[in-house]
Amino acid sequence: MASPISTITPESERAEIAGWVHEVRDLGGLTFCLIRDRTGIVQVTVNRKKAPAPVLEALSRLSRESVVRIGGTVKAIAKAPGGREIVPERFEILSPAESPLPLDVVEKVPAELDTRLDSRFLDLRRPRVAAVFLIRSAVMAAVWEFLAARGFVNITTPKLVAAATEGGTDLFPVAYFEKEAFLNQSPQLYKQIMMAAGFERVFEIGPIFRAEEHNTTKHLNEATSIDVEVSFADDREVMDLLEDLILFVYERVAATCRDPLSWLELQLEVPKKPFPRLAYRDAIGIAARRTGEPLKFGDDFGAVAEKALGEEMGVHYFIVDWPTAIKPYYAMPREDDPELCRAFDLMHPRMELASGSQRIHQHDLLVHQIRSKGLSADSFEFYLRPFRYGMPPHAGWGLGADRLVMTMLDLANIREAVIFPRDRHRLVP
Ligand code: AMO
Repeated sequence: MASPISTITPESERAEIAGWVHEVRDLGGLTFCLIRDRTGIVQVTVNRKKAPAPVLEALSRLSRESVVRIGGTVKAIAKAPGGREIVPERFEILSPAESPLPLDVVEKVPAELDTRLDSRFLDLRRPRVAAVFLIRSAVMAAVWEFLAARGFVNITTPKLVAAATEGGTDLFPVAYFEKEAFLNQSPQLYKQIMMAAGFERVFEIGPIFRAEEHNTTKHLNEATSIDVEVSFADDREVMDLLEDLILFVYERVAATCRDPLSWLELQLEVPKKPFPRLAYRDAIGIAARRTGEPLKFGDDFGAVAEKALGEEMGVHYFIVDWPTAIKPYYAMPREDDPELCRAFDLMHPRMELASGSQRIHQHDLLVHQIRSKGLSADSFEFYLRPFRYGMPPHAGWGLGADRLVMTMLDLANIREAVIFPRDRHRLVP
């Protein structure tokens, strides 16, 4: 087994390494190869007068980004990366790379995002790009740890479904034998059914599919959602939970991802509690004033209004007390003012990160709300049935994992937070 490159010190005597050819430079009788693995870079120096013939033969065929295995002695040398170099006795090409490369791994000026995504495997060899996914992995581990510690049970719900969850327009139809089926837009209905099953606290981290027509920098057609549902909780309690989760994840990343954060040249600022809670009515007022748009009660926030609000707030914040008319049928109307409901959005100054609500748990009210949205209660029968046999009051939210990573790392485009993003024009790789 090869040793990780970062473990080789100027004091090491011998080293066996395996990795990619990062750079090759010829200087007089010396050839300097930089070899890279996921832990670092080491210089391999070949003296063409002294090196064994098989080493010289391998060197003559060497191209950048080929995979090699090298064994030799280690020498301390001040000018080399890490203050050491390897003088090879064995130099084996395990897998040659064709030239020219479709994407330059050491390129100082970054390529266009589309070019990078086309050759994602090469793009990901760059520490700046890999850093995003090392941090994303830490984010997901932190989410899991946070929820598991609070007694949440992880569930997996079907992605092939018979009916729309969030509304009918942005559905992907699927050829499913002789039936009509769709890719699920959200685990919403299933996580609610799990409340009737008595699980009380569930979470799912999984794909959600949205047939968004438009290509924007914050929408994907396949996104990852972190979903929770909690019994005997109201909207305020699950907002507190969401706030605590965001803080925990930021703190974890700040503490455990120093190297990847430094590759991104990022100083991570942990958000502060409590996040301001802005009533929808006030939010509309602020957005109207800042944009000059004639926004009124019942309108949704477009991209311009959302940006203006974010500029005003400057930190993570919640929008609460939404009009019942523009939130999904499952949001609980307020008893004192049924025009408003117990729904909320969590906003980052750049965009929406999550939405959630206290849910309607009364069967008849739910049927009424479904009908009042112009939907047919018949297609929701599997969802409605559990509400007739003991459904506890409950609340929950869905948090966009890709947007969480995008905003945390200040990425310009959501596609940069996803290894293989799916949008209207991209179905490969
Ligand atoms: P919503 O539709 O607001 O709510 O989705 C929840 C969160 O998921 C993310 N998201 C997306 N991210 C990237 N591209 C998309 N096309 C996309 N669509 C959604 C956002 C969003 O805030 N069932 C409710 C949640 C709940 O009430 O529990 C729901 O799906 O960050």
